[in-house]
Amino acid sequence: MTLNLEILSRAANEARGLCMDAVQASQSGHLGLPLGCAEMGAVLYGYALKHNPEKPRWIGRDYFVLSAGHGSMFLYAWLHMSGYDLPMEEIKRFRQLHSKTPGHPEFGETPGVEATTGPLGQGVGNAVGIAVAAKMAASRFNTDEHRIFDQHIICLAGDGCLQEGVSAEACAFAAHFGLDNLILIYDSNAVTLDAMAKATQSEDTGQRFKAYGFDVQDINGHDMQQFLDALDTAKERKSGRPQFIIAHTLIGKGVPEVEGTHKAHGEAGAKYVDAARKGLGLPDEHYFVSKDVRAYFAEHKKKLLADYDRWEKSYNDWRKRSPEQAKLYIKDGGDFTRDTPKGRNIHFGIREHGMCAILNGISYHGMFRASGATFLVFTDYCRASVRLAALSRLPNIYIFTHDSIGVGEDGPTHEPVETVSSVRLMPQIDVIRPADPEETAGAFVAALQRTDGPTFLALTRQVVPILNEIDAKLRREGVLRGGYIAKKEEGELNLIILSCGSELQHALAAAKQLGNGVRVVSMPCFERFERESEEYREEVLPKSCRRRVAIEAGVTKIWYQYVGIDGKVVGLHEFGLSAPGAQVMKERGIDAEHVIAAAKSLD
Ligand SMILES: Cc1ncc(C[n+]2csc(CCOP(=O)(O)OP(=O)(O)O)c2C)c(N)n1
Repeated sequence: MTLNLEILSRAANEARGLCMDAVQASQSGHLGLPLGCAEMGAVLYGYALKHNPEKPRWIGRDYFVLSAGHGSMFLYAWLHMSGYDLPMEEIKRFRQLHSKTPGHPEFGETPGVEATTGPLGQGVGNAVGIAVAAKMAASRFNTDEHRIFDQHIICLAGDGCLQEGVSAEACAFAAHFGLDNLILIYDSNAVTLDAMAKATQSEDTGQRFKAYGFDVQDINGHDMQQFLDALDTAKERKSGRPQFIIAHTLIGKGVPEVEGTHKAHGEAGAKYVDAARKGLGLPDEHYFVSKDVRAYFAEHKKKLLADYDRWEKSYNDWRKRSPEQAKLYIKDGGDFTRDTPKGRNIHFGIREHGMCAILNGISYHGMFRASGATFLVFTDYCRASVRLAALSRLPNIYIFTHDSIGVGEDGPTHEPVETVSSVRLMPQIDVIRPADPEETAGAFVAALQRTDGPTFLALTRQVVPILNEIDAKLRREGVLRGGYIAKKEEGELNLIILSCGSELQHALAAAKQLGNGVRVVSMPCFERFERESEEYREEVLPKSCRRRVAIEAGVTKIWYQYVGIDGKVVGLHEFGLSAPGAQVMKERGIDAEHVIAAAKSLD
């Protein structure tokens, strides 16, 4: 295909101008990538991408993920040019309070932003996840007659993204599962942050990706025709391999004082932009987009909308002809493999971080619910992705097991102590630690019901009693409210014992021995409890009763919000031990006796 090189070159320079103006105005942000990748942006948004600026979440679009999120102005400039609902006023408010142009791209804040990126490497994992979901969708719903899902996932990543381990995990996965709908563009500009890249890397990145099982091309990222040809080759290849395009670029291109050097990475080039704008042939007027470029993009948008209309017709036709398929989203399970991409059980290997970035991608795609499982202690390996799921309000479900020192023989490396509490500290994520199978059933219902953020299930590995002394319905439904009265006091209330998970049994046992007047509150999910009405919370934890003890096999501090300064918490102040789990619990004082002693010490 031939490109209108003249107009796209002008568009590239005008996009450079927008980035310079916005970074100069906010006196912060990154010029390097937006300037270095401007020609590729022009080809993608001015020609190659299948998308609909009027319907950014159209499920049949190509997805473009900017993994190098520090270059956010790249995305904003091109979304603006393309006719998304991102007016120039928003470009002018780059990085300002409540603008649609935050410092790093945020999912849900800006139309056309596919993923929250900024922590380097995450976007690569997200793109792999989107590619998984797109493969699943295509194999489940396409018919010989109708290719409803026929799209590519295009990700732009820099040296930093590829240095981070998460991208290695995700890319090895992508190649193993034959995600040939994935095109990863490597902005190879020889600079990382405050140094030349060679100061920290000497790998042959192309060979590395070949070794994973990618097809690799090497191009000049400023040659628009070469870039388009590489994209076309990547799309047309039916090799069953994901595609890697190494695009050599000059970081900060257009600002001679900094281009090609590490000074181009951040906002340092901003002080030279007046001269640079002249050098690029831009007028004095800031935030300038010429009439010709506007007209080109308006015309291009018409074509995109016409393509979309054709897709919609085909989609409606598919719905009529395949009503069962259209209704029944997921009929059967099976494993997701390169030969059976409709399978829904994904084997991630030993790649927690990659798994969680991929889960985010599946959720960003917008069609499937994603859940992932591992040992709870390895939350630390994937926390960055879990945090982004919370920030982006993705409805992921984490099924993380082996939740305490009860793990036992594997020892302290495998025994979470601070992990559950640390996730509770994270905003917008529900942490549920159920006590027995009935509460666990309730926890799964809670996780499925929640669609405005992730749910983290902290599940016990060791054998726990089934707590039939609490009504089964109460156990299930109590979880949905986060906390509930598991055992009501007899007579006047004089002590509340709070607990959750595998320690609820000890709270109940202690209450029996402590006699009348003792209430046991099961608190499997603090966040759900906090969303309950004040009346309900007061009913469960009346302020009038300040004699309170909590027990959990974990660090104690977070429980003081419920027991208060007068209360006591039986928990852990040190790591676990390697020994049979029951002995570790005893040794660390997690039992009914310690609850009783704590209660007596309140007198
Ligand atoms: C996980 C993570 N670590 C550190 C940073 C801070 N940071 C932002 S950009 C950057 C340099 C990245 O280098 P490169 O990808 O080559 O970007 P370029 O210099 O080409 O803009 C760093 C370290 C980050 N955003 N994420």
